[in-house]
Amino acid sequence: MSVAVILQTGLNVTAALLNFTSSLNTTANLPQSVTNGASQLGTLDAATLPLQLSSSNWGSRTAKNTNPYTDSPTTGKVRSYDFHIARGTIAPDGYQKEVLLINGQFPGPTIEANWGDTITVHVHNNLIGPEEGTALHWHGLLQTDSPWEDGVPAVQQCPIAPGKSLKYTFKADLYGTSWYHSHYSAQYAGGLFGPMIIHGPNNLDYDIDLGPVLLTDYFHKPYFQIVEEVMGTDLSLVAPKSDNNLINGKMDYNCSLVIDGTPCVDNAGLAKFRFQTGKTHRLRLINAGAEGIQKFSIDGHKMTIIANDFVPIVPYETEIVTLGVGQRSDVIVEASGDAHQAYWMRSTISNCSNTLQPDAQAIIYYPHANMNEKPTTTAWADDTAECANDLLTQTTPFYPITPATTPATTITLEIGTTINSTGHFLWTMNNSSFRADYNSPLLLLAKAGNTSYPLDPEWNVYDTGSNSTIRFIVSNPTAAAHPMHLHGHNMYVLAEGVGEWDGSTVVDPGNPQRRDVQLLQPLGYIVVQIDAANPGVWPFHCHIAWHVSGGLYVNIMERPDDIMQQDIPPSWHRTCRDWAAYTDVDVVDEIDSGL
Ligand SMILES: *[C@@H]1O[C@H](CO)[C@@H](O)[C@H](O)[C@H]1NC(C)=O
Ligand SMILES: *[C@@H]1O[C@H](CO)[C@@H](O)[C@H](O)[C@H]1NC(C)=O
Ligand SMILES: *[C@@H]1O[C@H](CO)[C@@H](O)[C@H](O)[C@H]1NC(C)=O
Ligand SMILES: *[C@@H]1O[C@H](CO)[C@@H](O)[C@H](O)[C@H]1NC(C)=O
Ligand SMILES: *[C@@H]1O[C@H](CO)[C@@H](O)[C@H](O)[C@H]1NC(C)=O
Ligand SMILES: *[C@@H]1O[C@H](CO)[C@@H](O)[C@H](O)[C@H]1NC(C)=O
Ligand SMILES: *[C@@H]1O[C@H](CO)[C@@H](O)[C@H](O)[C@H]1NC(C)=O
Ligand SMILES: *[C@@H]1O[C@H](CO)[C@@H](O)[C@H](O)[C@H]1NC(C)=O
Ligand SMILES: *[C@@H]1O[C@H](CO)[C@@H](O)[C@H](O)[C@H]1NC(C)=O
Ligand SMILES: [Cu+2]
Repeated sequence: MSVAVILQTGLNVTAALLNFTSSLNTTANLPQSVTNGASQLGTLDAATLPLQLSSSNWGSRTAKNTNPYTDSPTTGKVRSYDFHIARGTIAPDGYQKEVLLINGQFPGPTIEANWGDTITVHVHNNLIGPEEGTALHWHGLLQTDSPWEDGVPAVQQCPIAPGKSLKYTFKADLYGTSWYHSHYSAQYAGGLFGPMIIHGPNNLDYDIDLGPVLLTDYFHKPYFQIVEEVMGTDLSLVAPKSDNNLINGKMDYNCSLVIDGTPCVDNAGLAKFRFQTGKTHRLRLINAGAEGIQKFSIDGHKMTIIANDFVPIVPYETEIVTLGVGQRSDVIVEASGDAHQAYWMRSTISNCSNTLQPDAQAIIYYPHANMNEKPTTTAWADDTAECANDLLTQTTPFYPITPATTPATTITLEIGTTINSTGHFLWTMNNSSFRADYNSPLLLLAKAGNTSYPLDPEWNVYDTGSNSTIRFIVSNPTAAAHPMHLHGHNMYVLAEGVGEWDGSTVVDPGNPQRRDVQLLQPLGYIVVQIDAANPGVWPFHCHIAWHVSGGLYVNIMERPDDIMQQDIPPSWHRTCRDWAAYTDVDVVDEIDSGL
């Protein structure tokens, strides 16, 4: 089935599904076009990745000799992408549903560049029936000197209006594994995300790059309906359970559980990978889900973690990798198994999260494995903490940096929940639930010299002025874990735990872990710190889609005087004019915080 057909109507997918169900062939899987549209991810046809792309390089820089924050290369090489965002109907796990697709693909296309390249992405918003604005965020990149490119509507840009487009241009300033996603409401939980791979120097050699391995909890209801429920007055609906768990957008589902007649096929088909006996394989694990903490493993194989988020670390071996939403780990796996066997790859949503079906499975085939049989291997026993990342003492950056012992300023924040006067459930930071104004992006106001919003306390802006180092002490008296994400920075993670921080202990003061998302445990705390040398307005929020919708979000206004010296491209102002014209006529149904 062609991409155009999938984009235009779901009818053909329905026909294919019903046809398939009636064929009574219980061993075949659904065609890839029906499960994932135009994406090849998860199939044996998915390309392995090169060590680096041709025609640009990062010179003599290594993971050991180069401070990536001060000495990243600028290659001048431009990697260009065109993204068309539209609705489509597919059945990733056999359950037919409408999703948001990029170029007809679920998951979205893989962005690839070398360290120091320039990436351009021309985003076309073709969302109709109903219309929605959109905006894409490039997770984990620093956007130094280009904060407007960070892609958060109401913060660094106006949303791209339906029928309009916007071309993002930004530098691949860090290297490793990441992803991009819509930051407009919870659109990414409806399908708007994809992998982003930046090739750079290795801290551990390997033979084969198997590419992205996306781990995503999966909800059968449309994202908009879930957000309505999460933001509603019925407290039984504010913590929705995912229906399934996918690896590279694929998994089977037990269709007997479908009671409303939605077309569904049991054996949609699992993601498949190949191992070459004796070789070492790099897997790029990405939790691109909405809520669930993932526990990733491969039966019979240990993994060596070489990077967390965009930060190479001193390699260490593990059986289970824990990833909160937004987090990534690069792992090297030696194919030391039986050349005639297939092995289960698994990702299990932790008991710290909410799901009806926690187990994602994929198959790894050795060269002489029988492709018609499922693996018979057994899972590693899991004794990892349900709600926490690995201990800070285990994760040591490969390029050491010692943060300031006394920060110039400290921001103390407490997470909470509240019921507002109309009975709606909200998340708060220091008693304030964030709510965006899509028509007044904070960065554009700051550029015009306006950094005070007495009438809009819900914008949750913390102006840190010209402070050179900022420490955040975040406490979480709630029963949920929160993967806390800061834009524009890698955070030094000085401490984390349950209870209250003792006010002084820093776990690894000489070279603490750095990353862009850190799990904050239930009834716990995190202490993180940044070097504030990146002028911009940077979101600091929980990455659980339903929590940021509920307002668990603040803005850090970093060096506003320097923002005024920056030149924001005319297309950003045009996007605001287009959005203003659109919202003059159509009322935007902003049912959540907006982000
Ligand atoms: C239904 O199945 C038949 C026989 O396998 C095939 O020829 C036909 O193209 C299928 N129709 C659709 C809509 O997939
Ligand atoms: C069922 O599907 C499998 C896999 O595609 C195929 O090998 C087999 O021939 C099919 N059987 C029938 C009866 O169509
Ligand atoms: C599928 O779900 C039905 C209904 O709950 C249940 O009876 C059946 O055992 C399930 N099948 C499998 C293979 O889990
Ligand atoms: C999670 O909870 C389920 C059900 O209570 C239990 O069977 C399972 O062992 C738990 N998993 C872990 C890792 O504790
Ligand atoms: C948040 O609230 C706490 C407790 O009232 C207070 O100590 C802290 O200063 C507040 N944080 C900010 C950034 O205002
Ligand atoms: C309470 O929150 C909901 C959801 O954000 C919002 O629609 C409603 O306007 C709020 N009520 C008041 C009185 O602000
Ligand atoms: C939030 O408001 C409550 C009630 O006014 C107050 O007791 C509490 O200290 C506030 N919390 C913070 C973190 O400011
Ligand atoms: C700053 O922007 C806000 C929001 O648009 C507006 O209400 C306020 O009047 C502006 N302040 C100044 C001094 O222009
Ligand atoms: C440092 O940040 C604090 C807020 O955390 C702010 O009140 C203060 O003015 C800032 N100092 C400078 C020099 O900008
Ligand atoms: Cu949260």
